[in-house]
Order: sequence, then structure tokens, then C-alpha cells
Amino acid sequence: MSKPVGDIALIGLAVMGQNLILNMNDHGFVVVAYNRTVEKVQNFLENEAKGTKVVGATSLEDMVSKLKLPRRVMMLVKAGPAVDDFIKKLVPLLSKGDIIIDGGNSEYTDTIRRCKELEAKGLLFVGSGVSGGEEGARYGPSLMPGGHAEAWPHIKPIFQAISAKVNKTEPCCDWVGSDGAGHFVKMVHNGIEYGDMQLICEAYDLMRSIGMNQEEMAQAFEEWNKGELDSFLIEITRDILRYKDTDGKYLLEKIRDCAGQKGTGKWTAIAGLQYGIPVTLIGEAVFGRCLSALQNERQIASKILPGVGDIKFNKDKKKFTESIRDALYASKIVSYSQGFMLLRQAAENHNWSLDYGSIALMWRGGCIIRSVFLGDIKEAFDKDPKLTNLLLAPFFVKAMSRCQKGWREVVATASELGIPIPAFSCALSFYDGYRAARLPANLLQAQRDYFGAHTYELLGKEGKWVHTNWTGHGGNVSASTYQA
Ligand code: NBP
Repeated sequence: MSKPVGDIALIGLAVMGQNLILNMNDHGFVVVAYNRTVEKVQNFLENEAKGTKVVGATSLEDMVSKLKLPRRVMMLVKAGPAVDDFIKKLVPLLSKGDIIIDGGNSEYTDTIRRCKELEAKGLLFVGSGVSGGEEGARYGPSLMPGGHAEAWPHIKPIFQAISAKVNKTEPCCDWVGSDGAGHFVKMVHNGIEYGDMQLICEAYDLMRSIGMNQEEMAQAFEEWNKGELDSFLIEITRDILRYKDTDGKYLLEKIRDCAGQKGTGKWTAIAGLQYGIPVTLIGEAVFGRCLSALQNERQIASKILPGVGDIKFNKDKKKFTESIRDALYASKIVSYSQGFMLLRQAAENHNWSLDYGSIALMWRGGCIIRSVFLGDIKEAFDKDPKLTNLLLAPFFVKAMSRCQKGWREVVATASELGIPIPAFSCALSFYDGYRAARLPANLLQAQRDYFGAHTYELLGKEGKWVHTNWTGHGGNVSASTYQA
């Protein structure tokens, strides 16, 4: 039998898998390629991988026999049962200390379960977030690996070589933490991506509503991309706005306003509810897509429900565009603060020791949310690793004080004009709520106690739960106190 040559095996020859293999090949690694539909292996070798060192496998046994020890097997297949199916088939073929990596968009709870199951079998498991789409996979993705830490030294050289680099040398990839930490961080990344996209869409909707043409909008985005909003999503928005169809007309205007989604934003919002962290902007971004999908109902309602009448925009367009930029930046700061709050809470619940500066660096390049802004976030965490909330970092306090006037003007004007801006406005409400020393939850507690004897604490006597017989004819027995 010939000596195994494969540094790593990759299962799943769809867009992500093929591109990641070619990226690994470019960096000198020998990849063994395999796919459920085996014919795709030969096809890949004869086309995209022609002239490379990529080796094909005709079965899982063949694939495993071609790998150096410890064996490293990475899957990039559809998340869900496909991952479990492959794990089941791989386990009898692998030996103690071998490594299985799941690079798909798996739910972090599945990754936690798989880590436990494989640990019992002596195998190492890594759940890694991979971001950057096709282009990222080919030329440098952001990689967020987590799971069994013993696997990290064996995969680090490959992962850090193929990942995107900030300042040409700093890899957008580092070890995130144990069990599901990598996939959790990737999930929050995707949630933040939903938020960023919604904010940009609201900015576009405002610009359109105040009568800017598409070239004017593109110019605004181009300008914004030179400053603190410099990011991949702003850049592609500029290009999308300028893109003309074969008939010379703008393509964007012809696209149905009905958004799709694959689930990771929803998972982030659900995690926010589970961990009790108000990731309101991500939640609104998910609901914004749901509302857009009710297009038929909206068409009907648009003819029935009254709006604001003939109130017209009568401000200076140029100045108002600057206010939109401030609203976008301030809302983005809120969204990322909420995302990092969720990471912090999950880390506490799962005992993950997350390095928030390092996570910001992982997102700084290669992935869809890559931006200059993430460099500022990294710096804030580097300066104060114990920072309780990004909003409290001096850099962002300053930004908020500079942007809030324009932000408030945008929210008020949009409300007057009847333009929906769920993300801008919920971000502002969160900001005002977070900075409020007093909220009306005293009344809420009183209501709960009134109808359900749920008890409340008195100011200055925290920890002592009391019940009032509000009506005079209720009992004095209270319900037990617990947090859902
Ligand atoms: P897909 O998500 O479309 O998955 C295609 C691969 O899954 C093929 O290899 C296919 O095999 C295999 N597969 C399927 Br579908 N059902 C299977 C089953 N029941 N058992 C075994 N294999 C099965 O590919 P992708 O877009 O390259 O994404 C791969 C992973 O990376 C996914 O988890 C995705 O969420 C994640 N991801 C995608 C992107 C992106 O931009 N596309 C970005 C980041 C992460 P077959 O050829 O035999 O049908």
C-alpha cells in the first residue's frame, strides 16, 4: 500500500467545499476530495481541480486510507441530518485522536451534542464557522473554529494559512472556545449580518422616499465607504445601485421586494430570547424579512390602511443624507453591542472563555460583515478586555454623542412621513432604554402582583419579595418567584 499523502479530506463538493479545497491547494496542502454523489469527485478533478494536487476518493474508506495521521476530515455539507449521517459512517473508519471538522452552518446545540458523542468515542470534533461565501472560501474566509481544543494545533496551520488576513499578516481565524462556541459565534455573526443589511435597506428606503435618484444614492454610499462605515456591505450596495440590466435600466427596481432567509438570523433572535438578552435589532431584521414576505397582504393593505396624507419631505436633502449616515452608524453600534452582549451571556452559561477582541478580528476581514468598524471594536476590547458593553467604550460614547442628533431627526422624520424604519427606531429605543436609570418596570411589577400575586421588591429593600392585596378582596398568598 502506498504511503498516505493527504493532509486533510474534504467532504462536500458544492460551492463552499470546492472553493475551500482550491484555497487549501494554493497554500500547499494535499486535499482528498469526496462527495455523497461520487460522480461529482471525478467531475471536479477533471474541471475546477485540473492541474492541482487534489486527490479524489471513490468511497469514505478510500478517502480515509489516503490521509496522514492524525486524520483530518472536514465536512462542508448541508447542515442537519447530513452531518450526522457522515459522522456515523466515519466513526468506524477513524482511530483515536483523529479529527472531524464540520464547516457547515450547523446549530451550535448540535455541535455541543456531537462534541460529547465523539469524545466518548475517542475522536476530536471541531465545529467551525466559515464565512465569506464563494469568494471568501476561494481566496480567504473568516474561520471560527471551536470544539475539542486538542484538535487546534493539528488544524491551525491549515486554517490560518487559508483564512483572510488583516494588514496582510493577521489571520481572521483563531480558536474560539469549547464545544459549540465556534458555531455560536458564527450564528451571531450571521445575525449581525441580518441587522447590517436591514439598516442599509432602511437607509436606501429613506433616500428613495425623499426623492434621491439611484446615482445620487450610489454616490452617498460611495462617500460613506470612505469613512467609518467603510465595509463590504456598503461597497456592494453602491455597486448594486449602479448596476444596469441589459435594457439599460436599473436592475434593482425590477427585483421583487420579498426577502428570503435560511435561518441563522432567526436562531440568533431565538438565542437572545433564551438567554434574556435584548438583541432587538437582529430580531427586527428577521421580522423585517418576514413582513416583506407578506407581499400580497401588503399590496391589499396599502389600498386600505390610511397613511400620513400629503405630508411632504421639506428638508435639505444633502443635510438629511448626513443624518441618515449618522443614524446608520449609531444603530450599527447598538446592533454590535447587542451581539456582543449575547456572546457574553452565552459564554457565561456555557463556560466558554471568549476573547472578544479576537472575535472582532476574525470578523474584520474575509466575512460578509467585514468592515473598518470591527477594527475599532477590536481596539475597544484590547484597551479594556473586561468591557461590560461596547456602548460604554469611550470611542463609542463619543460616536454616540456625535451621531444622536441626526439619528433622532431621522427617526422622527420617518415617523412623520410614514416610512417604516424598524431597525433604526428599535436601536434608538434600546439606546434610550439602556441609558435610562429608571424604566417603567415598577408599574409592570405592580400589575403582575395585582393580577397574579407575583410579588415585587421595594426600592432600597432589594432581595425581599413582597405582595400587596391590591383590591382588598384578594388573598395574601403569593406565587413563587422565578425567572423564565
Ligand atoms: P449546500 O448547503 O448546498 O450542500 C451541498 C452538499 O451537501 C453537497 O455535497 C451534497 O451532496 C451534500 N448533501 C446534501 Br444537500 N444532503 C445530503 C445528505 N442527506 N447526506 C449527505 N450529503 C448531503 O452547499 P454549500 O452552499 O457549499 O454549503 C455547505 C455548507 O456551508 C452548508 O452548511 C452551508 O450552510 C454552509 N455555508 C454556505 C455558505 C454559502 O455562501 N453558500 C457560506 C457559509 C457557510 P450531493 O452532491 O450528493 O447532493
